[in-house]
Amino acid sequence: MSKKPFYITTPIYYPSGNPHIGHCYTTVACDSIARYRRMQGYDVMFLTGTDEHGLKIEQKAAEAGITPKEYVDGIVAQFQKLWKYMNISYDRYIRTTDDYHVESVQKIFKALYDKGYIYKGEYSGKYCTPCESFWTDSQLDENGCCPECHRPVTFAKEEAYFMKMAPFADRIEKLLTETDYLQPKTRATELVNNFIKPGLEDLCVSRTTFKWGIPVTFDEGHVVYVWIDALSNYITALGYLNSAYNDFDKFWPADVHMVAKDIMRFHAIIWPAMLMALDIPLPKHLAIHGWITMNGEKMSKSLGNVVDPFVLGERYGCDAIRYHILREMALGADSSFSNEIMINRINSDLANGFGNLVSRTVAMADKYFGGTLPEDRLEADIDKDFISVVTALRDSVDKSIDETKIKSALEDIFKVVDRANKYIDETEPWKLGKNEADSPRLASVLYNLLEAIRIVSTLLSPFMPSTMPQVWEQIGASAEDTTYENADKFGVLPMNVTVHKGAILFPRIDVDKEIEELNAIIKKNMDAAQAKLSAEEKGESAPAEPITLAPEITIDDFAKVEIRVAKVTACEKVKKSDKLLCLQLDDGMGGRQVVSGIAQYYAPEDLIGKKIQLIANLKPVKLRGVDSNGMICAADTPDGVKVIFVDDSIPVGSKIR
Ligand code: ME8
Repeated sequence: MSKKPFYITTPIYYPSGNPHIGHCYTTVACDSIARYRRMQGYDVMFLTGTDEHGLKIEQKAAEAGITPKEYVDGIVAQFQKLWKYMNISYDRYIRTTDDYHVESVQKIFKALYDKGYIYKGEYSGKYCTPCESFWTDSQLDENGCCPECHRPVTFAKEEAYFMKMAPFADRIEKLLTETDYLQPKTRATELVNNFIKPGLEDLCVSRTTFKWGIPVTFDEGHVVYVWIDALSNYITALGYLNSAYNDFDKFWPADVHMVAKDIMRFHAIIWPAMLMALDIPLPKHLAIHGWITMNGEKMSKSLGNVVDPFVLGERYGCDAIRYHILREMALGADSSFSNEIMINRINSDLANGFGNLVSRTVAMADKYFGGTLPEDRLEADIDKDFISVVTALRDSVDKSIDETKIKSALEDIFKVVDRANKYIDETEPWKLGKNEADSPRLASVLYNLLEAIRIVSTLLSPFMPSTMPQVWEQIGASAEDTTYENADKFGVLPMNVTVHKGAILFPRIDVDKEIEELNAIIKKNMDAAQAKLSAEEKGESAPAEPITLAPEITIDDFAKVEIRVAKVTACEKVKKSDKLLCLQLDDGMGGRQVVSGIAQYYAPEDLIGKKIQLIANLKPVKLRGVDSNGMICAADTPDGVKVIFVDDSIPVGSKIR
């Protein structure tokens, strides 16, 4: 039977500055839902991308002395690097500068014109010359000046195309008030009262004052308004009016568009109007979330209050960051970001809650049974309630995901984590461990805990995809044990399951020390942002971005790392992985195998015969089931990952210090 399709989208981000935690929220939220749906067996299309046209980009590129395309290429690389780092499993990445998108948007614009929904007119209003922008009276600042640069505006006229909105007003009002398109629904009243009741104004859909946009094919000098261009991405990426893809019939209408409240109006009014005009079915759901704020304001690059996700990920791991932002944000409401809340959340839920549950359970199975549970069991009444709470979890997470309520999904999962920790207190396995006669009861308790961990970790894996495979390794669960189908069943792990003690999943963080260090980093970044701004105001070239170092270590710490020269003798791609290469190395110690995530940057033959730097005393791990004994050194560069090759004159096995 063919799988049911599921289509989810993030907004396409504006590459006018590097991405920040605010962008991460929508992307991580959509990623988690996409992963959950894949786990449930859906055929998922998860789309993200970048919205690359418009006056601002043109201006920024001019300031930097490069072309707009060169400018966006640099920032798009940062977005893609971040998504890789945050483990974002998008299926397609659209750039509005992609040829197929440009072609489709031109056809969409022409179709709207041919159907009589677009007409030529004159745009008049308050115009800010430095910003090259028209503003309505209500958009001007309190002094009647430009809301962006706060300089005086003048009255101006410009020839432009307009889209008729009135024909769609009734249908849009019904869509917002009578269907469950908009989530949360409370937002609908606000939109209807502010925009629809006063009468929907026609929308200006072309510009002539700048060039960096998609040209209108039938009227030279006009470029398509950036929102018509941007919103179309949700269908052009599926192949609507282009031949790059052929997925429109399969995936449209979209199941979920997720966006923040600042762009709700475009998605709740303009996008449905465009689709109605084109006779295309409407998307099923529009999920609106609030902003991540810092000190009461929207986190945004231009305010200089952004939190660098790379810095946080480096310190706590990407799953801890994913968990924190998902757990804090309720659909529809803002969520204030603070380092202190984040660290306390990581400590309480991940280190003390889930991490501790896993490490205690595995340690007890190891201590009392040498890692393998015996088959003799003794059930007790107290188990029944615990098992019923654990097996009911999947249904409640399903319901939250259906409603795009990720925070409540995580709350429910962590209630079960707390319940499992309470079960340990109730059953006191350490007491049972003292008496040989209690062994069957102890085996039951530990088995029930391992089963609870199996179910919790399966349901957590879409939200924290990097850590859960480590949990499965520790509790001795196979891929088969951790499927969605098995996530509401108890008794799936073998009776004589064997656990493997492993690394601490989420180390406890020293709150005071950490906050001090993070504050120092933020101050440094803010100072650099300020210096950049002052330099730009004086017309000087901006200073280079600061490099942020990891916390200081001593020479003794460094001495623990053994770096040796090794030569690549053979290399091949790891099966079923786009990222991994498996290298055979002559390390001067009899040879070894290392798996490295560089397949996107090197072909095996690029490496064979080359000498590299090997971290030789790293604990062995299995990557995609392949043994890896050590790591090869490579640099992250704006052009991707580059292996550090060593001069051929240096003998294999030489120690690097
Ligand atoms: O609006 N908190 O792009 P954009 C939460 N190109 N979410 C945030 C956020 C914050 N502080 N800052 C950004 C655009 N976001 C258009 C979209 S779609 C057809 C075109 C997220 O780069 C949030 O999802 O300004 C918001 O909707 C999106 O980034 C806007 O990103």
